[in-house]
Amino acid sequence: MNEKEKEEEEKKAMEEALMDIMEDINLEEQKSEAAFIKKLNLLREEIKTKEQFTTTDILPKEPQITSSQSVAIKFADIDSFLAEEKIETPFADEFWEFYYNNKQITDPRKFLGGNTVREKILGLLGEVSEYVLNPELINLNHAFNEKMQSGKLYYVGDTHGSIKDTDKCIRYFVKQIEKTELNNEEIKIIFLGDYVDRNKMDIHNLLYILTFAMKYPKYVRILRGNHEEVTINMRYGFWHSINKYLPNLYLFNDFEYFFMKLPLVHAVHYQSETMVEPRVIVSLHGGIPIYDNKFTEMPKIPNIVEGLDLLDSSYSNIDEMGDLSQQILWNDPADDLPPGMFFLPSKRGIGFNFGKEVFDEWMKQNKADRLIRGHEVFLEGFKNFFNNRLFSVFSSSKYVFRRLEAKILELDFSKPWDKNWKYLTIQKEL
Ligand SMILES: [Mn+2]
Repeated sequence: MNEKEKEEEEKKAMEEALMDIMEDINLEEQKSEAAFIKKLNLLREEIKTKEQFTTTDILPKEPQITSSQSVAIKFADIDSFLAEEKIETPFADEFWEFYYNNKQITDPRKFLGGNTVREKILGLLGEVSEYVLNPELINLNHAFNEKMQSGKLYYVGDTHGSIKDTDKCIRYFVKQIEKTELNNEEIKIIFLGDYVDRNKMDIHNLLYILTFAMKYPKYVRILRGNHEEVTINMRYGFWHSINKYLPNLYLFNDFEYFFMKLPLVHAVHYQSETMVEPRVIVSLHGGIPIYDNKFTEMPKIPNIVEGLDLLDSSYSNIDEMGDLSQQILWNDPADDLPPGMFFLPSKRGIGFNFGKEVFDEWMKQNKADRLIRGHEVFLEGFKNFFNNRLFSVFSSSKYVFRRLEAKILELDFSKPWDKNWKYLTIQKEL
């Protein structure tokens, strides 16, 4: 290594160290409740003013849902939708070149587009909204219902800006998709939310996942997590990332507005030729929603697989969402509830911990066989609950100060039902 290269190397290391220090300072700042509340109030005021949303032309606002009647189950026929549409995605193509082909996944200051970075990002959000989040494909913007006869499903849990894990997953999925297309098989890849916060690469991580979804809209589904929400983003890093790496571009509100459009639930109705009844695999970010009641009694249970207009998540702010939508984003399973308790308030401060009896009843009423969710950190990257009917997966191997064995979940319908699930360690097996 010559003198000049050495200098460059040292300069780079110095900058990196500096950025880490900056990040710690920001974390300290974030701990200050008063500062946070002040910022939050400012933002709330801002959001009340319609003019602050600068992309209303790109992302037209859907009318609010007022009905509380159950709707008939609607299946998304994505193949025929995409076949009819002439898809032109210049922005997604450029982002794909940037992240996938040129591997720009280490420097949070590097964004596609230079002077036109704002235009590029808004363009990508617009493209994803038009095709991947098309309201014709998603019931009232809340859920997908899809049929499958064979093939494989992959579930990715919280990535939280851990773009090295996301990159491994996406490269693996591209290979699987290519194989699938050769053999004429089915494949679906579902991202369970929590793309941003807690990591300086969080904006990039989100943009990379959206680009992947846009490049392969037939196969990729993206759901909303509790971190695709304004108050959490103010507090846990995304707001800081935007201010630090994309300053003075006023993109925060545009991202938050985009998050409002992400669906909450994905359901696969799997039925091979020999099966009499379909098996339903539901996925969502946090947990099953219930109607609040005494903790010592079985709560009333909503059918969200068929009655999707019970949900109303079309808000940037969690406080404005309906209870059921909030719970989908925040609830957790618990296999250690005290005897006699059906569910309890969560120590997270929002949502509930639900036990096996509530879960079993919920699955019965929703005619579901399995639930796949993310939201919780486990050192092994996963935990199965309730006789292997609830699968919890976590897909970020670097999470705050922890290192863990991040996983993805694979369901392979060519195998017997009880043995068709398998977790893959992202950094070892992909
Ligand atoms: Mn979460």
